[in-house]
Amino acid sequence: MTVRSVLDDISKRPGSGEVIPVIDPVTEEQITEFTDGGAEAVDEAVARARASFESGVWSGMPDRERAKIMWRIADLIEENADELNRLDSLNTGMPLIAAEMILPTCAEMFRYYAGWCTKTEGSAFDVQMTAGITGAQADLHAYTLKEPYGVVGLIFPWNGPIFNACAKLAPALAAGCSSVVKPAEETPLSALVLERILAEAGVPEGVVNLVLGYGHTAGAALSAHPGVDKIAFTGSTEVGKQIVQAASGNLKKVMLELGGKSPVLIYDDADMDTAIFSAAMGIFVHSGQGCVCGSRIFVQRSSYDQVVEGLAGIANSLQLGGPKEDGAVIGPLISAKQLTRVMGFVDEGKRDGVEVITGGHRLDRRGYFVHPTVLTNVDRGMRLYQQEIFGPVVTVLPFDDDDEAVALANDTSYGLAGSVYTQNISRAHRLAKRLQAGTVTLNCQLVYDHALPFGGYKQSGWGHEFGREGIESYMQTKTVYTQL
Ligand code: TXE
Repeated sequence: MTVRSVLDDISKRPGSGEVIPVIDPVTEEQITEFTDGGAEAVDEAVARARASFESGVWSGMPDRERAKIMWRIADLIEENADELNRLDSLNTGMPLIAAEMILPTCAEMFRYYAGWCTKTEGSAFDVQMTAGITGAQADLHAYTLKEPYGVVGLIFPWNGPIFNACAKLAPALAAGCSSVVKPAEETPLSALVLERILAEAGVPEGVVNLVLGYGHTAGAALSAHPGVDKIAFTGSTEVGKQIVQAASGNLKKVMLELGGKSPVLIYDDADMDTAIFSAAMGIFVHSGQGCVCGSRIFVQRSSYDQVVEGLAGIANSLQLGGPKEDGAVIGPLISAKQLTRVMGFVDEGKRDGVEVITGGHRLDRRGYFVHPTVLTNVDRGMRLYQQEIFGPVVTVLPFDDDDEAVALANDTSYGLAGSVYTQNISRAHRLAKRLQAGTVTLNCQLVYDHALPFGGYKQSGWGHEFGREGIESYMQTKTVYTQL
């Protein structure tokens, strides 16, 4: 499969809804189009997933055999790396080197979860107590079983198309679930290659079913579908709430990985060069389109001017451009919609008296590029301070002591991540405990390992991805009692 053939194939996929253009965010030009599968495609996909699950062709396959197929998927991801990277880079505008850095983790995720196929075990108990309604007394043995949920709907966004797909598929497959996969309408391309890889690796037909379409059509139909047992969703908090409502019809389980407004605390005893560089990259990388991006920086007052100046210096030095432009390290925003949204926050802030240290404008060229932006003189009631912007925009405020730093950091409805820069190790760990966030990074940012759980506090999510929790998210627990 070449990039060209993917662009052709997607336009020929059957569908009954609207024709959806796929836009290159660097040129703003259409590169291909596809037809929304809508509710009809979801119905068919759920039926195929259900039939495959009930047949046991995957859920009943010996664990070691499932694991072997997962390893083959990892190998094939690596073998097809070039094409996957070029597709994600074309579709999102991210530099090729960024795609190349992310892809190995996708293959490794499958290897990691292949290991879990043979290790999801229950526990055994000697029962000490019984209500004795049936006359049974304490001569009982009991054990628990971990079983796959069944049919799961996997819905994810555009900010890392192949990564997002693998992050959900690898644990879902390892758990023995069958799935319906709905990528973001902006970035459907690499999913077609993954679909082919799964078949080639030996995942039986019907176990993974790709549906393309909009969120309000295909995504909504999947979330509400009575034949789906669980939805795993990554995206906006707003849509996360809609999914919870849609899921309530059959009380399907829901896992949510939502937005963030992550705080970064920089103390005056930090290794300042590291802190400033990491904090700058922690928001400007990928044009701020990462859920854990540190979009609110707080600096101990005596270092405030130095940090603001340092952040602005880095912001001005980063070369923006498309994958074909030499030296470009930061790509565009994904879409005209996101450009309007990000600039809406910034323009509103300017009207309300925010000080723009640097940036605050889109680039004077084609493509959805926004200059990395540093804002100060921000009022805590402002929309841009409260809401996730999902662009290369950071606010910087000073603080005086730990209590104030923590109060500022936690003053948000989100709770995805938080970071602290200080060389005082005791303070760092004390603050790690006090931050209301699912992930805390000390003297670093944007670090990740799929062996460790990832999830949001507060309105940043429900449940966990990755690690043991990641596979258990796709499994339910059954308790079995036996009268001896
Ligand atoms: O997200 P959506 P969008 C945040 C970020 C960004 C904002 C909007 O703040 O600015 O969301 O981005 C599908 N039922 N994040 O509009 O709409 C949709 O098709 C079921 C943070 O792209 O949440 C896509 O596949 N599904 C986030 C996915 O949900 C629906 C990453 C995400 O789309 C649906 C992305 C519906 N009613 C955006 N409506 C993060 N946590 O990293 C949409 N979808």
